[in-house]
Amino acid sequence: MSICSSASSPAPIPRCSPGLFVHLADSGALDQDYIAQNTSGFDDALARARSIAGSVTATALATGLSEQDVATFFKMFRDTDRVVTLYSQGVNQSAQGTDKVNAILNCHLATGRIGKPGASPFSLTGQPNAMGGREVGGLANMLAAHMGFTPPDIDRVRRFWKAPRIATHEGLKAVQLFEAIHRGEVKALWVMGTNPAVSLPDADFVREALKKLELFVVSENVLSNDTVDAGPHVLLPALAWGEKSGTVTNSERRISRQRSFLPAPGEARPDWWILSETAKRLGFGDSFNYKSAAEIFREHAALSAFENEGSRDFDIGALTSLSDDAFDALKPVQWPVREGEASSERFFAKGGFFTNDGKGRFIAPEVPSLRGETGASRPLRLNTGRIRDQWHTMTRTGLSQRLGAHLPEPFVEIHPDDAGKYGIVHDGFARVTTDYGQCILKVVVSDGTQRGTLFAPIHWSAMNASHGRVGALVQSFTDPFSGQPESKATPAAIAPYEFVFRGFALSRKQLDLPPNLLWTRVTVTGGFGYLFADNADLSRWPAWLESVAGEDVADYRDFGGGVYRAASFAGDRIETCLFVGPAHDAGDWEVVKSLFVADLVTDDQRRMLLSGKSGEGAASTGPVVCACFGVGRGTICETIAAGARSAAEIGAKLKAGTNCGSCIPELKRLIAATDTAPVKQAKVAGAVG
Ligand SMILES: Nc1nc2c(c(=O)[nH]1)N[C@H]1C(S)=C(S)[C@@H](COP(=O)(O)OP(=O)(O)OC[C@H]3O[C@@H](n4cnc5c(=O)[nH]c(N)nc54)[C@H](O)[C@@H]3O)O[C@H]1N2
Ligand SMILES: Nc1nc2c(c(=O)[nH]1)N[C@H]1C(S)=C(S)[C@@H](COP(=O)(O)OP(=O)(O)OC[C@H]3O[C@@H](n4cnc5c(=O)[nH]c(N)nc54)[C@H](O)[C@@H]3O)O[C@H]1N2
Ligand SMILES: [Mo]
Repeated sequence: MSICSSASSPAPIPRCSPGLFVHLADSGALDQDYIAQNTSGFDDALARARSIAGSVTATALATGLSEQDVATFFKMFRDTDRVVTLYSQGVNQSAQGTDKVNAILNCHLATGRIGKPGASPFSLTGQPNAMGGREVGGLANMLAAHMGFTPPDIDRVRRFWKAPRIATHEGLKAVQLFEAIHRGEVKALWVMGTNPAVSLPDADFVREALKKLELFVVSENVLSNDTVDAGPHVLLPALAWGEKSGTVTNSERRISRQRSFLPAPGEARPDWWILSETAKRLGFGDSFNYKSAAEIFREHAALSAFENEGSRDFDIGALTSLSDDAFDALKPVQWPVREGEASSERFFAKGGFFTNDGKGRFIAPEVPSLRGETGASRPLRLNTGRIRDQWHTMTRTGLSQRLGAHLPEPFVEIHPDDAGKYGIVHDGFARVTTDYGQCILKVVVSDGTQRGTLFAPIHWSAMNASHGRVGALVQSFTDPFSGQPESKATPAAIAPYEFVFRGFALSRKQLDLPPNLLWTRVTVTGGFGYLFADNADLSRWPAWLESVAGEDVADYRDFGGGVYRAASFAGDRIETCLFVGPAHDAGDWEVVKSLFVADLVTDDQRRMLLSGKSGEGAASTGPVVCACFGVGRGTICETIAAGARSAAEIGAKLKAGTNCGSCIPELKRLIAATDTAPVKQAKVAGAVG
């Protein structure tokens, strides 16, 4: 594997170095037979690698790692036959993503560590059905069944589908497609199963482009998201996971049936049905007369085997004549499943690459450099990615109160040294600015983020946060081959953003908050929560509350002290409540959330609520760390203080971390933090990536 990393201070330049390849060549670790028999391009690739990173020292300099760490890593890789290199978007999402992937593949080809048990490069495709999408040709640069835009492939698919007007060249990849829409060159767009107004770089530009379309169609599961809110001419109701039937393929090429277990709601239909009906209306009824997912699968299988004879990897010809019942009962199956042959578990251990000459190609990478210049006004690099608790644009995970309990607000993570330098404080707010846009985000100070970089999660959108559309900050330079954007390294600036007031509201229904407010909407048990920060005078709140909750509101006003608290009740339950105060006294969100859930709030509790003191028996356990069992950070820290010293011990006492296990890294960090610092400062940054 090549070393891909960010350099440390003073001027961090994340780089990717092909130094390992050179080291393998110089230390006798090459598999000469494998290289000679099964590959091409070795000499050029090695010469280029040598010119970029010819030594441990050069690699250390380029990556910002210590020479000792680089040397140790090189030795470990060299001495271990069974190496799997797993990589995902840190490598792919880059204007040099294909070079980074090739730098990894070069090391595996050079050592023959490919397609063998325990030894292989392994690209982690992120979407649950990313592989399935490729099999059916779901990218702009491919035809179906892993065929490309070469004349023989085009001709073959044309004949199979009897489609004389088949596309004869690659389409535009996502970023370039929206640039073409913005220029008015593409006039019609059908968006299906993606939310580009949030997830593409320069997301405000994308939202603007959508407004220019002459025909804009969206197939969706939700009535509202940032893309739908850009105003499609047609909004089609699509079935969602659990409602539809078909197949998905995972990263080890295993096709599994996905069976529906919920009835179709309302007028919602499967995506394939919507497409077929549209084709019929356009006059292509004969070719799109599908009755079922099974029928489409049989055709898909037939195309994969059509004139294949071992020339293409994707071949599921043996499934071409599955009956409907056999399709329903299909067990997970790994491709290829060629007609009359046993399925083969591994590719490439003995060569046999699907290139013209059957050889795997070493590719010489370009000199590593990031796109977009940092400088005095944009001194940092903004890295973006995921957190454990949310999925992409939150159209589903955003509905879960459990998942929203851990990290409820959009945030930016910054290294303590940089925080000091730019006057940023933990738990405060900061404005992050790039050449493309601005966000105002909650601050997490953490040494989990490198000096010189910021990290912000991609999940929040205009649906659930006023200033958290991180996609709007991201630059749109792309890799020339894959089209992946440089979304982990946008030049950025950060500055503290002060708010006089903080607060929150809880309500049984969705609220329209007053204007000019920083807010995040969070799903909570029993309704909706809003966390906010404000600089406007407190006097605006009573009238606003009356407009949403009516006149029957109990409140506590100390405008001089900067405090306003109010609640309305329906029967014995809280209907709506509002807490506003200075940052140190804005009310305890966790405690009030627990009262909001209660079916009976006693008179005493009501008084306590508005006086700002915890209701009896409602001590806060802090934000939820273990989402499976709802265990709060406070409870975990108490258990650590009482002596628990491993995630297993915490699990034994509290169950935290014993189900899905994804909070175990955070449990370990909390333990480590108590060993070195007071628990309170162990505010957890983690859960990132
Ligand atoms: N909870 C949750 N899980 C998900 C998803 C989700 O939305 N939520 N999405 C799924 C999908 S579709 C995908 S594609 C995967 C993505 O999975 P990952 O690629 O693991 O996720 P990212 O959060 O994008 O993180 C990329 C990591 O790369 C690091 N990085 C940034 N720049 C570089 C670099 O130059 N070199 C190296 N080596 N590393 C770098 C970042 O700091 C970050 O830790 O996750 C899947 N799983
Ligand atoms: N800055 C930055 N940007 C990124 C990334 C990053 O790391 N940094 N990661 C990128 C990556 S790897 C990914 S995969 C993308 C993800 O980005 P998107 O794919 O845009 O995000 P999702 O939220 O998964 O969008 C899926 C949409 O489809 C709808 N939907 C769900 N199921 C169905 C269905 O069965 N049929 C139909 N018609 N609709 C359905 C959902 O309601 C939702 O609106 O984000 C990318 N953007
Ligand atoms: Mo992804």
